[in-house]
Amino acid sequence: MSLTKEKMLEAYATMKKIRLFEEKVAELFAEGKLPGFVHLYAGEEAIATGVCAHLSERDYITSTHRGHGHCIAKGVDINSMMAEVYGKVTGACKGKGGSMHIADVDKGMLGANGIVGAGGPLACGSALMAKTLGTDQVTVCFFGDGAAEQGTMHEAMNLACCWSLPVVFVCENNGYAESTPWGYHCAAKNISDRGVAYDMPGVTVDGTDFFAIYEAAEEAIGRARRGEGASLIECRGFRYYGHFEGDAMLYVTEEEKKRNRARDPIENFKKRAQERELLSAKQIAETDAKVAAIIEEAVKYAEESAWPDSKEVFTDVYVNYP
Ligand SMILES: Cc1ncc(C[n+]2csc(CCOP(=O)(O)OP(=O)(O)O)c2C)c(N)n1
Ligand SMILES: [Mg+2]
Repeated sequence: MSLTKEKMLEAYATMKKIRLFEEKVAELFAEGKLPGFVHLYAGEEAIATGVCAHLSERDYITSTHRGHGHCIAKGVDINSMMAEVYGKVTGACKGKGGSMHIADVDKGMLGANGIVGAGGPLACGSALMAKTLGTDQVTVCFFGDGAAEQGTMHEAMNLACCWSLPVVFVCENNGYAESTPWGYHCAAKNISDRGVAYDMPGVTVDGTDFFAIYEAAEEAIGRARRGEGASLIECRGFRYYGHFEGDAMLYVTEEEKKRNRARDPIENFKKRAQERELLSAKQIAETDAKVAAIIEEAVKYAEESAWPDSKEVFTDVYVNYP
């Protein structure tokens, strides 16, 4: 494994940024400050962080409606993310996308996406571009357990394997599609077993274990970069918040919530990193303070930013009317 102490610290900071960003967004949403829906990623931090640790700005990711964690792990500016969630003109998409459509193509973040299962075909597109141009850029496609049952995902996996495209499919199996439990909507025992159908490697890992995810992603991304084709990684975890903010989560028992809390990805990362003397308590405390300041600054930036001018309503959109 290629984990250095620097990478560990970076990974910790990224996971913490995701957690605090989401906690702040939940708070702001409850105060009625944010227009539109938000779907929070807290609990799944180890997945985006463990995977994106192997990517550079030149690589691409496609995302989901639950995209804040993917954006942060791929290096999208936190101020521009917060401003986008507020709908302000300084947002990553000038305030027109909101939480569910944050994109930053310069950072290789091809967009959060309100259409479940839409990231698969997009990932094939950017991977085909890289293959055609002969670059070593890799595309990672994040998708949920619900999205795994969409035809688009099966078509994308088949296409990626037929054309040996540099794609890594990362299924974030958080156990639910909205309120439908995974066991109810999926006939397979493991989503990763579907790799067999397309002749690509598939593995299931603990979606709360940064180290397991980092290792599986290192192998799959290396394979894609060497031109050896696509892979599938299924990460089993949970989300702390409801499907969207406002969802009372009545379909998850208190017992299950308690079990989840005991598997907290950030707490487990801290414990293991300290046991192996790869991170000190001092580094952790310093990082926590730094990250908290970054999030506070992002809120200030968003609140002080202007709303988009009404004249902008027809710019950067596909349809000009009239
Ligand atoms: C094509 C499509 N069908 C249905 C929906 C409504 N919808 C939004 S999120 C969601 C569940 C997605 O579950 P999953 O893929 O497991 O992602 P998670 O929310 O658990 O991260 C559904 C059905 C949609 N947005 N797009
Ligand atoms: Mg899900």
